[in-house]
Amino acid sequence: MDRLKCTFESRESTTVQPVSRKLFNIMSAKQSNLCVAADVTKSAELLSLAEKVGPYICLLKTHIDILSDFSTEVVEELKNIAVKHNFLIFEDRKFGDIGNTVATQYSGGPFNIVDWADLVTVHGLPGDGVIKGLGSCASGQPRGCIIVSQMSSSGTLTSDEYIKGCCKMAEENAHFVIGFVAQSNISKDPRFIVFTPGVQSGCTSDVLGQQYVTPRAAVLERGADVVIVGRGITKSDDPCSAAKHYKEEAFKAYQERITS
Ligand code: 6AU
Repeated sequence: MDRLKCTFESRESTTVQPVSRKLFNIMSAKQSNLCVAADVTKSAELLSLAEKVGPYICLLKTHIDILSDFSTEVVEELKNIAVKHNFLIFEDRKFGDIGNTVATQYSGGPFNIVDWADLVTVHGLPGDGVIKGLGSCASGQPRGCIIVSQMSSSGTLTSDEYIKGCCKMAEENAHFVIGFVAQSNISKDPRFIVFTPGVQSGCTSDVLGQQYVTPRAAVLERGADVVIVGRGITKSDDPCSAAKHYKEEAFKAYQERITS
């Protein structure tokens, strides 16, 4: 079974990981493989964006530490919006330390991420202690992580050897790892979901090294399952219509991929 050729629906049964199963289910039900990167700095903006794009997304990605007015209420509200519109919450924390440290960062501090984020990102650099550390905090709640295996930024150090190491780490920790952040088809395994950032139509880069491809190229040429779109939606005059547009483009490309 090749990941690129299977429906999201059929991939649900290839895994017992609870967050992957839920995400495959949402992607099939909503016909959406769009994740919005909600990189905004005010709680009200985050909640308003989540309400606007909620109907079109399978996932909302946060960088919770960029909120200048974080409170526990904002994550409570966000959880309610996620239930209302049937999407999952993904905190892009990029944990990258020893297991003991990431465990305390995940389940403590001001953000208590384990309490509200279905998914988080980790770097593979420390070795799989980072995954085991996070896994030790889940205490029966459905939680998972995504390994940032290949980056979208120019000059990234994510070599082929590094990517292979991340894939091995995922295979050995598949009870907690649901997939990869990547820019290419790094795994054929239908259990694992490939999330691709650096997606925007009509723009190829920003001034700080970000590199973009279109949603169609991400899905058809690079093997993305889920496209992650930030400023292409958040900076648009009408984030609601932009989200609808990206959702339709990305899902159409995925349907073409599985049937071609
Ligand atoms: O569409 P943008 O450029 O406004 O936002 C892209 C989002 C940002 C980045 O932190 C994130 O995607 N990202 C990641 C992730 C998701 O881990 C990895 C990467 O290689 N490139 C990247 O842009 O929130």
